[in-house]
Amino acid sequence: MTSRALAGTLILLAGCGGQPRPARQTERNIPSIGFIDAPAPEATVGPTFVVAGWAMDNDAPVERVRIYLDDQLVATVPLTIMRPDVEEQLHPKVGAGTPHGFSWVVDAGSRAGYCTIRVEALDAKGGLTQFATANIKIEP
Ligand SMILES: [Ca+2]
Repeated sequence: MTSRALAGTLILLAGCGGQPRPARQTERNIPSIGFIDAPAPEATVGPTFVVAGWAMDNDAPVERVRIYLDDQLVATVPLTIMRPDVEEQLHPKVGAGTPHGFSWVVDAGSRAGYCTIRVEALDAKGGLTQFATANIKIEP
C-alpha cells in the first residue's frame, strides 16, 4: 500500500467514528386513526357518491383528509362534522370538542368497475397517515 493510499484509508476510518450523529430533526408523530362510514365495504355506487367518515389524532389535530380513488387524489377535505359518538368512545388527547367528521361528494367521472377508496389524514404537525381503505364497485 502506498503512503497516499494509507493516508486515504486513515481519513475514511476517522470519518466513521469521529463525528457525532446529528440529533433527530423530527419528534415522533403518533399516527392518526379513522374510519370510512360510507360507502360500505363492497358497496356498489353510482358515478357520484358520498365518501364520509372520521379521523382523529392523539398528538396533533387532524387538519384535513385526502380521498383517493385507486391511487388518484380526488379530494382534500376539511373536518367539519361534529362526532360526539366517536369522542365518547375514544377520548382524543387533542382536538376534543372539534369536528372529527368529513363528508364529500366524489365524482368518479368515467371510472367504472372495481375500485379502492383510500383516505389519508394530515395532522397539524405534518404527519400523514393512511387510515382506511374500502373496496367498492362503481356503476356508470
Ligand atoms: Ca399525529
